[in-house]
Amino acid sequence: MEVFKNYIGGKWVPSTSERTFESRNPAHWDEVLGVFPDSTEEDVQKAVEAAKEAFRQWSRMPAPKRGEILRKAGEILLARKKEIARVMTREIGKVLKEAEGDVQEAIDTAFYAAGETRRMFGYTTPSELPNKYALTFRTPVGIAGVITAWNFPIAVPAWKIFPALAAGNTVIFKPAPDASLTATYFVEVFEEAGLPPGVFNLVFGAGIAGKAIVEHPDIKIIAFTGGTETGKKIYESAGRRLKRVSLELGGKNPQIVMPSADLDLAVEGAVWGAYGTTGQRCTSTSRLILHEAIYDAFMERFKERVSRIRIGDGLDPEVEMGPVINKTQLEKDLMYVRIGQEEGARLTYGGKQLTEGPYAEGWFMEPTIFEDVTPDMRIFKEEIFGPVLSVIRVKSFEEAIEVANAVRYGLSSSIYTRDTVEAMRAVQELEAGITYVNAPTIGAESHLPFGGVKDTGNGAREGGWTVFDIFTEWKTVYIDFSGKLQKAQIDTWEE
Ligand code: UN1
Repeated sequence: MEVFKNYIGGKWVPSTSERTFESRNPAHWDEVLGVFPDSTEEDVQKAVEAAKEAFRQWSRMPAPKRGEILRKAGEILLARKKEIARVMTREIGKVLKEAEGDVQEAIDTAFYAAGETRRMFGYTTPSELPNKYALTFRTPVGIAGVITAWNFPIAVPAWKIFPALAAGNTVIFKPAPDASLTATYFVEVFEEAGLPPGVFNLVFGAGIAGKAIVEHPDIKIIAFTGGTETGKKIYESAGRRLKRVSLELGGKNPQIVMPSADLDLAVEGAVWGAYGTTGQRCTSTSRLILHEAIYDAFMERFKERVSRIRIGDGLDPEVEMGPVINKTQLEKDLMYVRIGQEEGARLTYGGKQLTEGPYAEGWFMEPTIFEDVTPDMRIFKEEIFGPVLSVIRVKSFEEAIEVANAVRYGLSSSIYTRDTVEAMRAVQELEAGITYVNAPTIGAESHLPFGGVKDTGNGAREGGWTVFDIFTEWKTVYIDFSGKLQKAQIDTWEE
C-alpha cells in the first residue's frame, strides 16, 4: 500500500521518515484505510519554512479577503459533508449521523470565522492627553501548531484552524494517527478553496512530529486537544519557549438528576451523554449523580433504554453506538471495569467486550454501568474515555454539587431539574467551563466559548469570539497630532 504524503507548501510531499503507521477501521480491523508517515523533525522544519514564507503575504492580506477563502472552504465542506462523514465513520467508528454533525460543526466554524474577518473589533479609547488618539488592533501572531485528538477529526481541528487563519496566522497541523485519512480530506477542502501554498500544512505523525512542533522556536502558538498528562508536558515545554498555548484536556463530566426532573428527558440525556460517540468525547457524561428520591425509578428506565442501544458499524443507519477506537483503548476500558469491581462498585450492566458475529471483526464493548460508586474510587475520578458510566446516589442538592465538584477536571456539567432555584444555583456552583440545564453534557455549539476549568485546561477558550484571544496579538497605537512633545503621566491638561 502506498504511503500517504504530507502537505507542505501547497504540495503533497513524501516524508523523510522510514517509519510508517496504519490507520484502520475500528469496526472491521482488517480494513486498512491508509499507511501514513511517522514524520521527522526534518519534515516539521520544511513545514515551518513553508509556513514562514507564506505568513508574509497571508498576514498582510486584508482580513475580509482571507474570509472569502474560508467561506469557500465552508461551502466545499457543506457540499462534501456526506462523503467526508462516511470516511470519518470508517476511520474512527462514530456513527454516520454523528460524523455528519462533526463536519457540520466545522462548517459552522468556517462561516463564523469568515464573518469574524469583517469584525475582529479592536478598541478606541480616549487618551489622557489632548490631540492624541489611542486605539488597538488585533494582529496575527505567526505560525500556529495544531495538534488534535482523533475523536472529532474535522470539528476540533476546524475550531482551531479556521480562526487561526482568519486572524492571519499560518498553520502546521498534526492530526492524531487514528484520524489521519480524514485529515487529508480536510486539507483537500482548503486546497480546493484556493488557500495560498504554505498557509496550511499537514504533517502526519505518531510521536516525533508533535514534539518537534512544540519545541520549534518559530512556531509561536500551540493549540492542543488531548489528554491532561500530555497537555501538561506540552505546556511546560512550550512555556519555557514563551509560546502561547491553548489546551483542551480531559473531563469527568457529571449529570445531576433531581427529584423534580422530567425523568424521561433525563434518561434520554444520560443515554446520549454517556454512550453517544461510544463515550469518547471529552464532554461525555461519565458520572451520573442521582438524588435518592428518584434513584430507583430513574435506573429502571435508564437500564431498560441502555439495553436497547444498537451497537455496530456506524455506517449502518440503525446503529446508535459504534466501536471503541482501537485495541489499546478497549483494553483501557476493560481495565477500568476490573478496577471498578475491585474497588467495590457494583457492575450492574455490561462490562464486557463483544466478540461474537458482526462484532468479531472490530473493537466493540457493551455500554457499561457501575452503581454504588463513591468519590474515593478511581472510576469516579479518572477519565476513561469509553462507554463506562459511574452512578452515584446522593441525599440532597448540596451533596450533588459537592460530589460533582469532587474531581480534578471541570469541562462540562449538567443538571436536570424543574426547580428554578436549583437550576440557578447549579449554574453558579458547578465547577465547569460549560453547564447545561435540562440537556446532556455534550452538544457545545461553535459560536460559544468552549473549554474547562481546573485540570481540563489552561484557561484558554476555543470557539466563539474568545478563540481570537489565542490566535491574535494586540497592537496598541497612539497618534499624537498636537505638534508638540506631550509627556504621559507628567504633563497636566490646562485650558
Ligand atoms: C471533544 O470531545 O473534544 O460538545 C469536543 C460536544 C461537541 C464537541 C466535543 N460539540 O460534545
